[in-house]
Amino acid sequence: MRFCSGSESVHNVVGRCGKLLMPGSHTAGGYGAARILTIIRHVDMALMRVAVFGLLLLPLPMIASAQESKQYQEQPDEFSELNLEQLMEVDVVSINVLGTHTHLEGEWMFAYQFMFMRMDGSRDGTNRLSDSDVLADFPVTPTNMTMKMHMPMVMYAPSDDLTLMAMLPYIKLEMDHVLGPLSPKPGARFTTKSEGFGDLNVGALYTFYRKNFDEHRLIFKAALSVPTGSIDKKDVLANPAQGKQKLPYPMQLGSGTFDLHPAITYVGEMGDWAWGGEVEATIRLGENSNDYTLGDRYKISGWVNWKWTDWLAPFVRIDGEVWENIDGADPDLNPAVVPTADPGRRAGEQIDLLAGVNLYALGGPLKGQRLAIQGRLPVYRSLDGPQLETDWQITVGWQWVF
Ligand SMILES: [Cu+2]
Repeated sequence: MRFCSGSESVHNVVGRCGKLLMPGSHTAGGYGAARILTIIRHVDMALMRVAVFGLLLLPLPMIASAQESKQYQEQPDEFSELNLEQLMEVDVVSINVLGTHTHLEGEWMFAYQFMFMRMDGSRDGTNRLSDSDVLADFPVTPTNMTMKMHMPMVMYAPSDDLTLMAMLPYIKLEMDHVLGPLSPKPGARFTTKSEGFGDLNVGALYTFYRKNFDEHRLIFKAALSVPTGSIDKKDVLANPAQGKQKLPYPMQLGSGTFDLHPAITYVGEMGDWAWGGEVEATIRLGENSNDYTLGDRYKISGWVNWKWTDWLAPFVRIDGEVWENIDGADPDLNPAVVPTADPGRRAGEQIDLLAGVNLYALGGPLKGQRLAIQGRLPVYRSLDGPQLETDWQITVGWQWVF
C-alpha cells in the first residue's frame, strides 16, 4: 500500500486512498479532522497565489508613471517617418516568431505553430528508471509518449504599446505501455491515444516601459486560458473486454479550469543583437469537474537573438521551469495501477537549452512572412516519479504579418 504512505497529503488520503481502501469511509469519524486539515491546506495555497499575484502586479504603479514620461518621450522622428516595410526591417531581431513579441500599431498577425515532443523512459528525482524498476511497484508502466500540437494564433496591435492575442491548440497524444509481473499478463503491451482541441488562450501584451523606442522594453502579459480542452478522454487499455476507460492525467487535453498566465518580459535591442528575459506563471483557478486541479507552473527564461543577415536571425535560449503536483484526484483513476494515474507523481523541475533560427521574407510574394525552427534539449530534470521524462522537442512556426 505504498501509495497511501505518510508522504501523501491529507487531501489525497481522504479523496483518493480513503475511497480505494475503505469505500464509504467518507462518513467515518476521522473525516471531520481531515476535512479541517484539507481546508487549512487550501488556505495555504490561496496565500501562495496571492503572493505570486502581488509580485506580478508590482509593475502596475510603474505603468502609470511610464505613461506620464511617454508624453514627452515621443518616438524619435526616424521611426514615425518609416513605412511599414521599413519598420518590419527594424524589428527583424526583436520579433521572435516563437517567443513573446509585440506588434506595431495597426499590425495583424496570423500564425501557425507545430510542436513535436518526445518522452522516453521514466525518472524518479534525477535518476533514470528502467521499465522493470517501475514494474516492481506498479502492474503497468508507460514506456514512451509523443505529443503533436497544431497551434493557430492571431494577434492585433491597437497601439505600439498594446498587442492582443488568441490561440487555440489542437493536440494529438500517444502513449505506449508495458505490463509487469504484478499484472495478469506480464510483457503485454498496449497503446493509448487521445486527440482534440486544447484550452483556448486569450490575452494582452502591454509595453509599460520603453527607452529609445525599443532599445529597452518591459512588457506585461495578462492571459487567460479557457477550459475548452477535454478532461474526459477515454481509450481501450490493457483489457479490451473492459471497453474504453478514462485516460490518466497526462493524456487529457485541457486543465478543466480557468488558468491565469501572467508574465513580465524584458526585451533589449541594439544593432544586430536582441536579448531578453521572462518570468511567467500558470495559476489554476478553482477545481475542475473531475475533482482535481493541475499543478501551478513557474518559468524563467533568457535568450539572445543575432541578426546575421536581413533575412536570417539565429537564437539561443535557456528555460527553467518548476511545476507542482495535482491537487485532488479524478475518482475514475486508480493510482495503484500506473504512475500516470497518481496525482502525487506529476511535479518536477527542468532546465532546457533551446536553439533555432528565424527567417524573414522582406519582399516579393512572401513579403511579411516569417518562419522559425527551434529545437529543445533538457540539461537537467528532477521529477516526482516514476514519471515519464521529456527528451526532446522541435517546433516550427510560420507567421504572416500585415
Ligand atoms: Cu505576433
